[in-house]
Amino acid sequence: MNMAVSPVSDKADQGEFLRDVIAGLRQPQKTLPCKYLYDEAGSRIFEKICELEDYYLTRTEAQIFSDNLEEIAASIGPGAVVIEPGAGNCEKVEPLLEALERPQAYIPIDISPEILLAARGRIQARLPQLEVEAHVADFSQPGAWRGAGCKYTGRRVIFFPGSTIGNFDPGQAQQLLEDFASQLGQGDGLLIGTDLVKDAVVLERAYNDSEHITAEFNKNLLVRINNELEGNFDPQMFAHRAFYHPLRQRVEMHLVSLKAQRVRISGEEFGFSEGETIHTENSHKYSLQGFASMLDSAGFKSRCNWVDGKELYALHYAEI
Ligand code: AVJ
Repeated sequence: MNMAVSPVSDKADQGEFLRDVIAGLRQPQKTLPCKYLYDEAGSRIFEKICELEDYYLTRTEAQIFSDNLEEIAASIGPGAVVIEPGAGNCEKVEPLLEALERPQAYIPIDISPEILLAARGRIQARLPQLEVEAHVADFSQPGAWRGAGCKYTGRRVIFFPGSTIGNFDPGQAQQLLEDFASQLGQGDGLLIGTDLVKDAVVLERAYNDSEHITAEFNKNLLVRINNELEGNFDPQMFAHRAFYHPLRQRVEMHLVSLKAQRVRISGEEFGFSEGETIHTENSHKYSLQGFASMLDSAGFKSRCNWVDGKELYALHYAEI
């Protein structure tokens, strides 16, 4: 097996983090980019969320996969080159790679080289025939992984599970799909998971879990700012709030200031009134039709979709 990790420096990242935090907190509706929720601690807390009874997304997607694995593999066909932007620990792809007929290569892309390297041993042990070419890159930057896996000849299939697309605003999501399309050729595919629009009660329970793990996940962003950007947030003085916004078809996650307070970050001071919020994440929900039309505008042809029995979650396969 061959594995090329093209390292990128993360020295510049600290500067970018500070700039994004300052710019976000200067806005009338204070906002922090959700990508900063996923540092090492945040990713660990997110893994705990995925195991919660209330958080149905991960479990349901895995169920849809195991219930339809043969059909999914048949739709993709033999000799595929599977590309996974934001692969993380590369665990979701394993059943797919095992079910596919003679997959040619697996190309995980992630910002964390440590996570990619850790995943290598596991995939190597399970699928010794498969070529693995890992890339360290931020997939949300257009063209960041252009040319990845270009030496392989098989049908390229971008694998984008987990409702990650839901983190992007519809305009950005559309752009991301267009960016995916631009890196594919005739007959190549996209296998993507989206959370379905549904009853607000079910959605709000998933993002306000009874064990308060989502609250910990949200507040970890303040802890991270304290640690990395010389901040002095008191995380106890902020409350986690998540609610479904039916018109925008998204769950919004906020941190609510529990009192009037001032916070310093790397020397700059920010004032919060009581009840003022920092908007930390959006999780967009799609109807089957809504997402199909988005795929369509990005230049994809919808081929198949699979939904669980409770119609909570959908997996789409589309081709160029
Ligand atoms: C990783 C974006 C799919 O939106 O459901 C879970 C993130 N935030 N609980 C989601 C998340 C709070 C999750 N995604």
